[in-house]
Amino acid sequence: MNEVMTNEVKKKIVYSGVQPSGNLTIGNYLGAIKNFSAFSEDYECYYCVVDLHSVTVRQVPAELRKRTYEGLAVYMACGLDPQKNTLYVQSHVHEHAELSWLLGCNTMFGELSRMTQFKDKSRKHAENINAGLFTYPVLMAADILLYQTDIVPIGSDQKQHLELARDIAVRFNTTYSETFKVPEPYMPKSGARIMSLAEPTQKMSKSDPNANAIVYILDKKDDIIRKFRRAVTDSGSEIVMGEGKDGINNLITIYSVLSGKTCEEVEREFAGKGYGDFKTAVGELCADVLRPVQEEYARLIADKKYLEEVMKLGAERASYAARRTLSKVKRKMGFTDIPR
Ligand code: ATP
Ligand code: LTN
Repeated sequence: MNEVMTNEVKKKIVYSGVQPSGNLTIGNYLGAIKNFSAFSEDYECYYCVVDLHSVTVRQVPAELRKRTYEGLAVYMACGLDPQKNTLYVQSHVHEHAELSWLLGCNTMFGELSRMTQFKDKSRKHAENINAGLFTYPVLMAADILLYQTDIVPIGSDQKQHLELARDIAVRFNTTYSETFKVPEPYMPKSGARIMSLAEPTQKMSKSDPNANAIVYILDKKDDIIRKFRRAVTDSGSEIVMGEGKDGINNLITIYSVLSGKTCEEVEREFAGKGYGDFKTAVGELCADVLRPVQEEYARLIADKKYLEEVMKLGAERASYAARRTLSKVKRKMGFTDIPR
């Protein structure tokens, strides 16, 4: 039956993922998770806790297990309804790993060698430059392509990986005939790259060992304010954006995204005020915005049974969609079915 006959218009697909590699930061929140719920009504959304990705860096098993539950609870606390969105854990859907192998055989060594995240992480984890760290973007492409995704909301650090996923899709479609939808990135106009509070030329990253560089979504109000008050800024005093003023640019951006005001409006609001007042104001606003998320999180994380129901439902829904694409891919590549 075609779409007109069933009177059912197929919704476009949105897909994204966050690693349970540490406590989630306001970078993860403002750059990615906060934007996820806006798609829930009009799109079919899949949001994944990408645990397979996180083991590219050594994890403590008990912590990984705990953070996987926490990741799911944070998704819901940020407004994602598990009935309207498919919320699931990557390792529960084995098709991700299987498609990743198949796509890896259609991805070039040279392409992976150019990935800046691989270069950065190899520098940071020089003692553990494993093969998974190198092929990480292939698994990410598998995540996205399995669901015939149209749109991928991400922070700007993931743009290069998304471009590679598109290249892999196009190459596969050209070699084996039309199989995958070619996805588009969605990056917020503001907040796509929140910087470290200690080193504002660097991205705020949840695996940064310096806790003062990072504001966590679940940080207490006092800690949030203290971290913003200690944020590194230049020697100037005016609250205006400008070249070389990475610290103040970052704070203005954060205030702007949290308040929904433009950066110019923020500059006007704080005209005549100093850095100290502004830092306190950013901290207070951030704590206020995060309070309802934290309250909802506390309720959810105490209910393990409910989180497990969500995990189960999500895995079932995701597996159903993933199975369809994987069997199509295997057929096209020439794999045989088990004879019946
Ligand atoms: P890690 O430090 O373990 O590499 P991460 O903090 O970079 O982790 P991911 O789980 O890899 O976080 O990213 C989840 C999502 O959050 C991605 O879409 C990513 O682009 C986005 N994101 C991460 N950090 C920032 C940031 N500082 N600013 C904006 N978006 C971000
Ligand atoms: N690589 C991403 C996390 C990620 C992802 C995805 C994001 C894994 N699979 C699929 C979007 C779509 C990161 O943020 N480091």
